[in-house]
Amino acid sequence: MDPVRTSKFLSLILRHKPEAAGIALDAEGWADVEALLAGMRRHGHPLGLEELVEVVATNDKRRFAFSADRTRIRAVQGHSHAVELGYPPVPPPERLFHGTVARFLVSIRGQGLVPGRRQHVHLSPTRAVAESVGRRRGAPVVLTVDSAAMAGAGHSFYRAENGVWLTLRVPAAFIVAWE
Ligand code: HQG
Repeated sequence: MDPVRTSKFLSLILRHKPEAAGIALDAEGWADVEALLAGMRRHGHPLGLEELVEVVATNDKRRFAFSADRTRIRAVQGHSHAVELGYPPVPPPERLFHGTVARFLVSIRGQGLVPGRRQHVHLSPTRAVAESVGRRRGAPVVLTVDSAAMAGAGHSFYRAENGVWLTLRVPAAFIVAWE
């Protein structure tokens, strides 16, 4: 088993396209573990339960989580389909960060940060993490978000189990540094 390939396939199924393994997710994004493993086997990606447990435990960004009884699994964030993750709104830290690249800045200045094909805008707790997110696309640009002011203006924030912060959008007025 190649853990990176497995993580990518799991991300595809659990965030975007469960039909790629011939399964369905429930409204909260959960897949039945046995159905997932059977579906992966049928679609040319055989994986044992122990290997799945290992991928969930060692995944670099802790992208997946089991239910308490280990019968279900889901992605903790990053979905493109509508999903009710059930994270309670929590007060954010004063500042959060968003990693992006220069070619998006004109559009971001106009529209603010929008979720695009995902359900939420993803924000990072530190500048360093935001840099690594931006670097996926080129030379990173880190935007500083005045999350305290956003919360004061009524925007809700959620924190995924892996520390990624989620919000529906970030109006440009709350981006206080562009570097
Ligand atoms: C940009 C990874 C133009 C935004 C990471 C980003 C993260 C705009 C891209 C997670 C825009 C969306 C999410 C606007 C935002 N105009 N571009 N108005 N608003 N953008 O991948 O935040 O490895 O959907 O800056 O670590 O890059 O998948 O979001 O560049 O946590 O687990 O549109 O994905 O985690 O890209 O990354 P994405 P993201 P995983």
